Amino acid sequence: MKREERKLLDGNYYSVRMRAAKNGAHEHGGKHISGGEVLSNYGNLKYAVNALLEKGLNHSRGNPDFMQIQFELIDEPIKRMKPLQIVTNEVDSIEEGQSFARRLLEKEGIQRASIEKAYQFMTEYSGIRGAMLIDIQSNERIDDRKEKGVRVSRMDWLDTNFEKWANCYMMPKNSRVKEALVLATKVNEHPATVAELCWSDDPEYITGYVASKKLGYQRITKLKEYGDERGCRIFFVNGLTDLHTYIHYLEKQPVFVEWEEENDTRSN
Ligand code: WAQ
Ligand code: MG
Repeated sequence: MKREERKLLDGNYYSVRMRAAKNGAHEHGGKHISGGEVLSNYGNLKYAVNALLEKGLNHSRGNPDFMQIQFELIDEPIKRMKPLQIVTNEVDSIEEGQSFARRLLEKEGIQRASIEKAYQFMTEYSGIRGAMLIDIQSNERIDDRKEKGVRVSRMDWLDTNFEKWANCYMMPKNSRVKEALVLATKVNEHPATVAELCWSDDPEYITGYVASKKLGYQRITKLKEYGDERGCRIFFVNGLTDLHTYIHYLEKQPVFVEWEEENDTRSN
């Protein structure tokens, strides 16, 4: 079938991506402001592009002077996944939040030395726009993306299904929680991912999370100070046979998160 014909059919999805920076493009040393990745069918492309445009234009990290938005047809089947179980842990202070995050990581068998190393890398690369990959055997950062990091892409969650989920779990229907849970679900689905540690680089958002297959998506309500623009996204990996294949999965495997009410085994 020709592309022209195919794009008219429902079921063809496009990966739409945005990145915005200030004081020049990322590759010219600009400050990362915002990024975003969604899936859209042909008919909704203008809304998808517009939503990403708005995300980048109105950002607490500043007004960008560089933005790139692109879309491309996805030529392979989209994998469906159930969202990780969500748990919210209320904490009173950053110290409590941070030590709780470390405890969760240790529960996953990650050694203290690995965690310390992660915090070191984090201060070294605080303006990064992607994630850092840390091997829990060698305690080394294993991706070769330096100040860029690895950006997970080609994933989404259809709004109607997400809203049903949000109602059930009494979660705010904002795209931040949706995007983070989508990313965490995709990343932690891979057998080589042991756990993920994340908090936002947006100065006004201080809730973050630790996620893993066993623990689910563990939100922690205070992981940094208001006003702090240093974010964090670290994937702890183990037993990785092929780094290239793993990064390809993160960047290229199309994924839809889909929640099924009937089969949900939630216990809280
Ligand atoms: N792939 C890899 N890394 C990413 C991606 C991506 N698609 N998107 C963001 N990052 C990295 C990047 O280094 C950012 O600086 C950092 O993560 C934080 O990104 O209440 O909003 O989009 O349950 O600012 C989590 C809690 C919010 C949500 C996380 O992250 C909740 C958040 P942000
Ligand atoms: Mg951000």
